[in-house]
Amino acid sequence: MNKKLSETFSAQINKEYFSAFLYLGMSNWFNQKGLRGMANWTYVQYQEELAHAQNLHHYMQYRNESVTLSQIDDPSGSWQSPLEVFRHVLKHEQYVTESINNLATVALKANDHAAYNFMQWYVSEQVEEEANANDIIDRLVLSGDNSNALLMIDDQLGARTFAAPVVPGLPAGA
Ligand code: OFO
Repeated sequence: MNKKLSETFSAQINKEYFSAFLYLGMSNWFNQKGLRGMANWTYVQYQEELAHAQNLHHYMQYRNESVTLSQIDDPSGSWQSPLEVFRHVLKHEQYVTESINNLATVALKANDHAAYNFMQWYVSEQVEEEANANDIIDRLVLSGDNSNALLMIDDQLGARTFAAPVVPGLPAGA
């Protein structure tokens, strides 16, 4: 793997861990507001981000590449409402989409088709991540100031469960 590609993978691993921390912070915020369903949804998102980071890391190990681990930024946010949190989710995922696309482009430019293929799962995953955030934002906007509607959305988000993602291109059991 060329140096630039390897460094871009390492940077992406750091971003995925940052994403995990950001969602953990959001989960804590929702929990403090008594919105347990949203706390659950963001906690499941935290678990997903950890899996994203771990799978990138497994991939680098599979390719016998070293990973540079660096400090994770402080993810604390000061949100005023659930809508503001989910708008932050969308903005953050759009940023991650750009970063994932960039990693795939670096792989392609390096003529590393294996890495490019591996990244395609992440490319598709970002479509889902942005769609999920958009969907929740739409429902929160529709609910307006109606606390019954808010609690209904909270209930729905409480049903989300974590399923470890299966990413093609990794050895079995990774
Ligand atoms: Fe939220 O996305 Fe990871 O990759």
